[in-house]
Amino acid sequence: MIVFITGASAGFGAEMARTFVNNGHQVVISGRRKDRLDALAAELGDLALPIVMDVTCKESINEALSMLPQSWRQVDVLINNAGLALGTQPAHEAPLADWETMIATNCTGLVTMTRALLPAMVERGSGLIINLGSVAGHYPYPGGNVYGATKAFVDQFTLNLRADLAGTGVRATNVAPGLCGGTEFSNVRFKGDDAAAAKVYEGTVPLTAKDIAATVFWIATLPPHMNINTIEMMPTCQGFSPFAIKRT
Ligand code: NDP
Ligand code: 8X3
Repeated sequence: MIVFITGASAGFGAEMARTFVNNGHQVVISGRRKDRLDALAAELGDLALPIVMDVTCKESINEALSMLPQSWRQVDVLINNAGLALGTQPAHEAPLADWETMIATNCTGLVTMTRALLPAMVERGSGLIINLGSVAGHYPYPGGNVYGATKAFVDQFTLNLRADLAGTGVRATNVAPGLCGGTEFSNVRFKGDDAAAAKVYEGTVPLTAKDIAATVFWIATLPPHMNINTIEMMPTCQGFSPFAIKRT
């Protein structure tokens, strides 16, 4: 298989790249940080192809795709993994620029990549789009405002892809993890405040990038007649809170 992963320079994406390459598949590893991609490519060898690409920029996406060598062009699996949360402030205090960055990355970037690679999949009658959603798109929490909304978008976009793609042989899946440690997600969310990021996982046994990579690999290697629409996963230590009621 040829697998194209966005956001492979860290976290889930890097671990997915290891998993697919270790199982003999070709993997395009993309992201903005060239040094990280080069280091991962050096680790993984010829089955990994590093491509610098910013999903928030249509020109960058088009340039990256046009640079793919002939033998890497027939992408079987697109993993729209690049994404981020910024901040946990309430809606009336959160910087608008953070909201715009999350929407540009988690929504616009994801649909741009999908629209670019989907027609060839439909033409071939096979292919798989795996989108990284989140439990934040299924349940509200304070400070989750636009991040959660972008992931709800990912959820519904994936289901609507299924509606359009039924009968084409092309599959689509939304993977929605909960608390997952060992990635840069919280360091990015807390804008480099690594102490605040570490606190998120204190006293927990969170999911790991390896857990997500194993799940994604399982989905990608299912027989072609099976489509996982949405898969939600949490660490065993995570659960739900009751509704908050502010009493006077
Ligand atoms: P990381 O921060 O570790 O990795 C994010 C990746 O996205 C990096 O490789 C980063 O690369 C890339 N990225 C960010 N912005 C862009 C951009 N504009 N263009 C291209 N690549 C970009 O996070 P995770 O691995 O934890 O998260 C991966 C995905 O999973 C995200 O979509 C996240 O929302 C989702 N998720 C994470 C959970 C968690 O708890 N960790 C739980 C549920 C969902 P670079 O900076 O080099 O561009
Ligand atoms: C990441 C999970 O709960 O931090 O999408 O929003 S959460």
